[in-house]
Amino acid sequence: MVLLLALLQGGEHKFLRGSGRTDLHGRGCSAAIGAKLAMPDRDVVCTTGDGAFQIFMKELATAAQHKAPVTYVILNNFSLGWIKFAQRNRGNRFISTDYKVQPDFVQIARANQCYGERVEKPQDIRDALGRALKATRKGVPAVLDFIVDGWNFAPGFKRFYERLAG
Ligand SMILES: Cc1ncc(C[n+]2csc(CCOP(=O)(O)OP(=O)(O)O)c2C)c(N)n1
Ligand SMILES: [Mg+2]
Repeated sequence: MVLLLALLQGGEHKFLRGSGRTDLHGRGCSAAIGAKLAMPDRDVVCTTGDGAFQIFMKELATAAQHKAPVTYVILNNFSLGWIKFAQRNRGNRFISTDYKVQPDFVQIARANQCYGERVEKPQDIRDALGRALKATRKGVPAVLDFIVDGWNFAPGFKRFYERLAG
């Protein structure tokens, strides 16, 4: 997630907010509601980890109730990946970093009157994003649960991690 913020760049009609370091995880999910309320005519897409989203997900009702139709893209590796990576570097002792039981985020979305969809294949990403944006343009917040491989790191991740974590 932090790496995504480092790699993506804003364009003329888009902008990206992030601390550039590790942050209070889940914060971006709430901030996205504020961004949408401030700029209702713009599409607001928030990418988040599954751990961060579990802290935040109670605010889906806030987004629905206050007509803040944000799209949430969960990068779901069924773990606290950043912490797990640190544990790997310290002798492969994994403690409390894997979710063997995790809420079904699609059902959580629907239970909060939001659109929800799970995406398991890269070729489905584009259409799923299209359906999510369509829902948000009708005033309905959307949640896309992207299933990702927790050990398939993006290029440059290790360098980035070492710069932040030392
Ligand atoms: C409120 C809070 N608690 C703990 C942390 C420490 N922390 C940094 S990254 C992380 C794991 C994040 O997991 P997830 O959101 O699933 O993202 P992933 O690293 O798996 O991509 C934690 C617990 C934090 N940044 N904020
Ligand atoms: Mg995760």
